[in-house]
Parts: sequence; structure tokens; C-alpha cells
Amino acid sequence: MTPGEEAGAMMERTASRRGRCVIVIPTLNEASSIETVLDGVTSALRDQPYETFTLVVDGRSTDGTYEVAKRKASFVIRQKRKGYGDALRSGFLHARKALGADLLVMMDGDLTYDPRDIPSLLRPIIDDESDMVIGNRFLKMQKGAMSTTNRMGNRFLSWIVRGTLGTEVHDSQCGMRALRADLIDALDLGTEGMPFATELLAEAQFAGARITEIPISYGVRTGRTKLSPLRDGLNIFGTIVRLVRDTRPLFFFGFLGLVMGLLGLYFGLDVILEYSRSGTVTKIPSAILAALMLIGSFQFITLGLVADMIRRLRRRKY
Ligand SMILES: Nc1nc2c(ncn2[C@@H]2O[C@H](COP(=O)(O)OP(=O)(O)OP(=O)(O)O)[C@@H](O)[C@H]2O)c(=O)[nH]1
Ligand SMILES: [Mg+2]
Repeated sequence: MTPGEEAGAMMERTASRRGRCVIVIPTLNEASSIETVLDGVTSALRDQPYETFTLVVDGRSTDGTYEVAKRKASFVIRQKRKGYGDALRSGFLHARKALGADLLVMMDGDLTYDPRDIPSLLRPIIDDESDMVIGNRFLKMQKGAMSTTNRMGNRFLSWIVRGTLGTEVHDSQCGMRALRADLIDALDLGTEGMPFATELLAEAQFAGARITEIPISYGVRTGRTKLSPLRDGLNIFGTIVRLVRDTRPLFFFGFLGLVMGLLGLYFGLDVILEYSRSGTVTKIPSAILAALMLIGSFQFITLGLVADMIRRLRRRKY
């Protein structure tokens, strides 16, 4: 190979290693912060070894966010439907299909996340050690950035997610993440609202993606929140239950079957003891209840096995 050819090959290798990164930012009335966020992203990623673009997905803001984003962002799209989840899903698809993204980053437009954390989020993906990197806000959180109720709710949801979905993530609701763009193709994302963060995590875990977390900063919000802690908290909890049912059906239905089976044994034991002592059964209601519980338990376990088989057959491995 001549020195010229060698240099050409090296440039090609470098170019293919660079990749294209799209930072997707959903906004709904964030005019007071979006400009600073976009400037922050641009300056934080100036010297990174990948091409960087910002994509604002605006949800029909009425405070001029769209106009600011039009001026400052690389790309802006108007969201057709409603919701945080819908905005991110549309943004990811647009970034992947229309903009040819290799790497995706999601973050809020409210100045809570620090764009200087983006390179650290991308590093494990670029080094091929991870497919999705999730921020953990609890280690570097600014005072007052999250109310005590929100913090407790977040910790509780993360604990449930770890226990039920089996992901080793301690801030399951964190909205700052980086992921390989082709991971999106293997995920079945449909949640429109705030539970999107949980769905993305569960789907990635189910697809067999390598997921890691790193500490990131989290500051006090600029502008008004779009979060309704009770409504969104309950929605997220409902989503977790649905995701456990869909992604770990044997665990879900098996658990219900086990509880019912134990109740059946509890009611039935008395009846069996009475029968073995006297040869008769007088506690008819207990006997009927125990029989129903045991039949129900058997049905739940069978349902779990069938659902598990269906889920395995439909699994799109990443
Ligand atoms: N496009 C779009 N963006 C949304 C929608 N709802 C929220 N957002 C944006 O999504 C990001 C996250 O919403 P936030 O209100 O910050 O919710 P949060 O981060 O859970 O809570 P706080 O930061 O404490 O208010 C922000 O940039 C919002 O502007 C929506 O329906 N459509
Ligand atoms: Mg926020």
C-alpha cells in the first residue's frame, strides 16, 4: 500500500469511527431555557470525535420555544400528537431514518441536565462496552432540584424496576440517556407520556442490550414543570406492571399463581386435617374456596407458561 493509499484508508477508518450523533430534546413551553440548552450542547460537543446535531421536538409550544429552536437548533420538528414519550419516539425515528444517526442522546430542554455530561454518556457506547447509558442523578443532585416526594417516588420506582425487570439501574426515570441508534429498531415503544423512560429501559433490557449507568449532574429547573407527580407516578407504576406482565409473564403470572396457591393451601389445610381426623368434611365453604383458589393458581401458572412461550417466539434480539 502506498503512503497515499494508507492515508486514504486511515481517513476512511476515522470517518467510519466518527459517527453521527443526534441530541433529541423534547420541549413544551421552554422558551426561557431552550436557547441556553442548545448553546450548551454546541459548546460541550465542539471537540468530540463525532458529528453532532441537535433535534428539538416541539409539542406545540405557545411561548415562542419553536421560533427560538428554529434559529438555534440544527433541526426542529413539530410533534403531531401529544406527550413526552411520543415526542421522544418521533425524535428518535426522525434522527435514525431521516438524519442517519448512529448515536442518540435524549435530554430535557429545561436546563436541569448539563450538556457537559454528554461525552461521558457516549463514551461506553463508542468504546463498544454498552448499548444504552443512563444518567444517575442521585449522586450529584443540586439542592432543591427534586422535591422530597419526587425523590422518594423515583427511588421507589427504580427499586421496583430493579426487582421486577432485573435492570441494575438506580434512577430509572432519568431523562438523560445515550443509546446506539440501531437499538431503536429492536424496541417496541408505544407509551405517549412520562412512562416512556421506563418503557425504553424495559424494552432495551428485554432485547438483550447492554445497559450501564453513570453519575450525572441535575440542577433546578427553569420554567414551569410539565410533570404531575401523582398522575405521572401512578401512570409509571401502571406501566411497570404492564411491562412486567409483557416482558416477564412467567414471573408475573407465576407470582399470582403462587399467591393463590398458598391461599388455597391455607384454606384447604384445615379441611384436609379435619378429613384425616374424622373422615368427614364439615367446613364446606373452606373446601370450595380452597378448590377454587387451587384451580385459579393452576390456571395462572399455565397462562404464565403459555405467555412466556409467545413472548420468547416474538422476541427481537438486539
Ligand atoms: N414535545 C413535548 N415535550 C414535552 C411534553 N411534555 C413535556 N415535554 C418536555 O419534556 C421535558 C421533560 O419534561 P419536564 O416537565 O421537565 O418533566 P421532568 O423532567 O420529569 O420534571 P421537572 O424537570 O421536575 O419539571 C421538558 O423539556 C419538557 O418541555 C410534550 O407533551 N411534548
Ligand atoms: Mg425536566
